[in-house]
Amino acid sequence: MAIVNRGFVGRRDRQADRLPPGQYSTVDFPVLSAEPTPVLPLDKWRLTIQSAEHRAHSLDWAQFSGLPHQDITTDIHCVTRWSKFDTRWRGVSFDDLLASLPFEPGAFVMAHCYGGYTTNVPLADLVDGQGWLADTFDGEPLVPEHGGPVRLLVPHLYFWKSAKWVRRLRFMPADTPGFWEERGYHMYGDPWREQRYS
Ligand SMILES: Nc1nc2c(c(=O)[nH]1)N[C@H]1C(S)=C(S)[C@@H](COP(=O)(O)O)O[C@H]1N2
Ligand SMILES: [Mo]
Repeated sequence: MAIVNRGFVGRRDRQADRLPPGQYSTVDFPVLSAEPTPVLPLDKWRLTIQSAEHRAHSLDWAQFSGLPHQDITTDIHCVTRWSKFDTRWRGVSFDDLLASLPFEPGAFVMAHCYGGYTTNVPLADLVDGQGWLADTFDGEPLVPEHGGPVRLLVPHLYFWKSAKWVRRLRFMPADTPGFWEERGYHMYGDPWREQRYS
């Protein structure tokens, strides 16, 4: 894994600006999973997007790979207090994903994962270049431990919102708690406001 040399002069100040309250910066990439890592062969992989009216739109791997992809460099922040600066991803933005949909999205999204994990995110936090479905990390296909083949990437919220092994995105008219949110994590999870637990 490449480590970006940020230079020494001014490094501490820049990092302090970028570190949300109560976080420390790390260079390694911890793995945090509530469930065993699923085995997902690409020829079996599907992503289904489900409207609030229960219409469904499914993509196989070739269709997903055919959507426009963007490079993203971003800081990520886990509620267990590690932050990692300048992580490099590639993936499909929600803006491009929504443009390909045959129905209107709903106001909230529940991400459902292979393995059963779920997490809720407002649609407003996924559009306008704020959310992606990432399939590449550091120039390599996203490894299973970190959510490959495809995970959610919503870097401005605590990283539990960035669901690994995404299988289904379900639009909902109202905000509904996911796996950790039902267990006391904050419904929204803004690291800058330290919205860890509710
Ligand atoms: N499917 C699934 N996605 C998940 C999790 C999980 O347990 N299962 N954990 C979340 C949490 S709490 C964090 S901090 C990040 C960890 O991602 P990483 O293992 O790639 O560091 O994934 C999030 N996405
Ligand atoms: Mo986390």
